[in-house]
Amino acid sequence: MGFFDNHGLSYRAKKGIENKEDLLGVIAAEKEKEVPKIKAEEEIRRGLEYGLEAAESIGDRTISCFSRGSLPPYSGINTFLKVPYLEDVRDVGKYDVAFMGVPFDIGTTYRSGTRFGPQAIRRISSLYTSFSFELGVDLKESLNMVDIGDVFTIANIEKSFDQITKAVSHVISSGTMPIIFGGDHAIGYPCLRAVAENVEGKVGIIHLDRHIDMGEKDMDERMHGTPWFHATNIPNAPAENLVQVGQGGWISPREGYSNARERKTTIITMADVERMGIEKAAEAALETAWKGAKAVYLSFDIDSIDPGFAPGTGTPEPGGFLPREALKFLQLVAKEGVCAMEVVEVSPPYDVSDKTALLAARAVLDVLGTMVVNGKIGKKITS
Ligand SMILES: [Mn+2]
Repeated sequence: MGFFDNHGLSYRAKKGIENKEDLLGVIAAEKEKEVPKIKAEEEIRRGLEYGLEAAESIGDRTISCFSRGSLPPYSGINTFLKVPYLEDVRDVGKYDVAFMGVPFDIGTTYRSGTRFGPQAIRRISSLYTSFSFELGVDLKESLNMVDIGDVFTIANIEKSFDQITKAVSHVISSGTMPIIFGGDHAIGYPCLRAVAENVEGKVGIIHLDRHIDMGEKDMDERMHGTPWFHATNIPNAPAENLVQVGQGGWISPREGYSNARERKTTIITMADVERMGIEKAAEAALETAWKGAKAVYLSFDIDSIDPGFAPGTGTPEPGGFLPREALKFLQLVAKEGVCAMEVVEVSPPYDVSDKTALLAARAVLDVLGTMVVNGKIGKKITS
């Protein structure tokens, strides 16, 4: 056996890669030419009109004098992914997707700071473009997206819940998909309450979290360890359609687990995910959440990712998902579409180098990109 038997073509053949054309990177590069640039060109035209032409010494004449589009990433007023800010929220129905913040952390039981989550996620999101090489999609070309700002939360949990439900319900009833940036996980209940009142039929829930979040009360209030107890009291959000993924460790109170057991939620622990593999775990999650359901809600707690990668969170629990695993899982469950998504528990005061906020933003991009590729969203765009 010569050197090339192990290292040459036969090695590549063993890996299922016969030639260069089979590489995912080569396939993706080929797809890039199919992605339109209509919206990108519109953005340049708008920049030149509203922001004036650049100084004469600038060779690249697509650059404007005042920054009016998404470039450069470090400039301008941050919305999520630098999409337009919609001041008149009554017009939200014109859009496919609405990004909204819920700056709320009075449901936190230990380390607070998630009221700054929406700001941090929006700010670091400007680092991303709207194009994914691997998915072969440009979100700004495929989706009409808008940032509608934050819900006016106040220093009272129950009254804030009412504000959140009213806000999310307004978006959904307008026919637009809300992407909700928390905020601590207490907001899961009022968000789900809004979803449930707009769906005729059952709602399933896919919940990624190191914790079970199924207690009835904590500190005598409906805190961030309680959303799914109250959500599954809603008649069309039954516990049989709640799948909880990534639990484990030493933090969640016992009561949450006994409630989950009594109500028969499906718990796929981190160890289960490791044993089953990401594909099987995602398949099982989809099966449970979608059983007889009309819509599925996605609740992504950033603490489901290991605190080595996502330290900026209130209740870090070692041993969670690696980022690559979590993103893969999210993409697999997003293939069937979700009606709304929340990303919660990003606490910037505990973050390092913005990396927790960066992961939160990335999770949203991957879910939206997957939904576009699979034809689950994107009807309101006009060119
Ligand atoms: Mn949680």
